[in-house]
Amino acid sequence: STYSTPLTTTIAKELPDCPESSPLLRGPVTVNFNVQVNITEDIKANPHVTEGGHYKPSDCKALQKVAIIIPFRNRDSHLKYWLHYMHPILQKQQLDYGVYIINQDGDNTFNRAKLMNIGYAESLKEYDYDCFVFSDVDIVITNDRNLYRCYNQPRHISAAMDKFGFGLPYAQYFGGVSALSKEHFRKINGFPNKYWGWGGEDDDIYNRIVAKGMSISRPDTVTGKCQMIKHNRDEKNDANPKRFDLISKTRESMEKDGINSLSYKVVKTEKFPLYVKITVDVGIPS
Ligand code: BGN
Repeated sequence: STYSTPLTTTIAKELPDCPESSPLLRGPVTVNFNVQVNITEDIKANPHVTEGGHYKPSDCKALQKVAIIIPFRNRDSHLKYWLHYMHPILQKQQLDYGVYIINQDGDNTFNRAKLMNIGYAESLKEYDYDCFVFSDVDIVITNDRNLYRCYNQPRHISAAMDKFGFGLPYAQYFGGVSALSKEHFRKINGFPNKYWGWGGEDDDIYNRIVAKGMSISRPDTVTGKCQMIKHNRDEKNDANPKRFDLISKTRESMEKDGINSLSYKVVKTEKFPLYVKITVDVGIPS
């Protein structure tokens, strides 16, 4: 026949890229941990955050896909503040993000860096993230221009914490909140799995970064202001006596201890409106 079926094509409108600098940012954010927050109210206040703590801008294509990874155990009282203050900021930053709470099961010694490795591995099973922000549960930023995204070099986000007089305790400090791209993370073989208890794992990560010829990027000390919730040292997180020895050997140990040697078991995955909670068995100190 001479007739052919007319083609009806639905062209999905491609969103324009989000701007380099979000027009929604305002600068300083007021944070007060003495004012109670309520999770039910926060769920209502963030209607565009979807089940499991995901968000992406609806009017532009986010420049980065960011997994926010929080090592955790028994800190629900801190988590509610983190969610309350951080979700609105992250949306204003126009990020395509998801929030992963990596909960250490049981009550053996805590292993922060291993939990962060697990967060990296588990988040990638869910979505094609290209940037990973690792954050303590008790730290929030107080300037929305301090972006939870990746840069050319590994980023130290918590560059001006209140407890260190809004500066760094020492020039090499890399604790608190940091951001590494997938490429950065792979280059350093992820984080060490062998730091059980408090201290040194962040210094090991710093050593790994430097060993691979990278440097640390930071916001200025005004943009980098953060607040930490005051609390007592957790049980089963005593200072690790092995940390001095471990950080003196990063260059040798990093090739065999990291994402390439990571082993763990997922005990439970729970999706909540503002976050995913993945409970994991990290094993015991070896
Ligand atoms: C350092 C810790 C860090 C910690 C900062 C800030 C060590 C390694 C032996 C020197 N490093 O002293 O892990 O983040 O203090 O509290 O303990």
